[in-house]
Amino acid sequence: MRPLRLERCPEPALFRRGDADGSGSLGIGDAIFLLGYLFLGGRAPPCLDAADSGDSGALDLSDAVFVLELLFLGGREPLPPGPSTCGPDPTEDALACAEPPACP
Ligand SMILES: [Ca+2]
Ligand SMILES: [Ca+2]
Repeated sequence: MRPLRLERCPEPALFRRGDADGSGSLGIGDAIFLLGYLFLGGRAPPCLDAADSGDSGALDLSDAVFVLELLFLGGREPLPPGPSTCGPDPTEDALACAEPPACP
């Protein structure tokens, strides 16, 4: 009988929801950064999962609107892991998190 090999699962990337520019916090700069990427050919977010504020599995205008609503209207409930806490993506999708921001 062959010995059972235990493979290590890759660690999930940790990020703050909405932190599109990877600065470590949520601000208006994240909405601007995301709009620049989507419509002006700007730099891609270092962690696409973090930029997906609405956790839809795709990046679009609604993710920038979500950040602005969170900042200025306070009407929306941030989706896990939230903008101030680092955590893994609770919903699987095709978005990558190539450069997870520094998380304590
Ligand atoms: Ca940010
Ligand atoms: Ca997701």
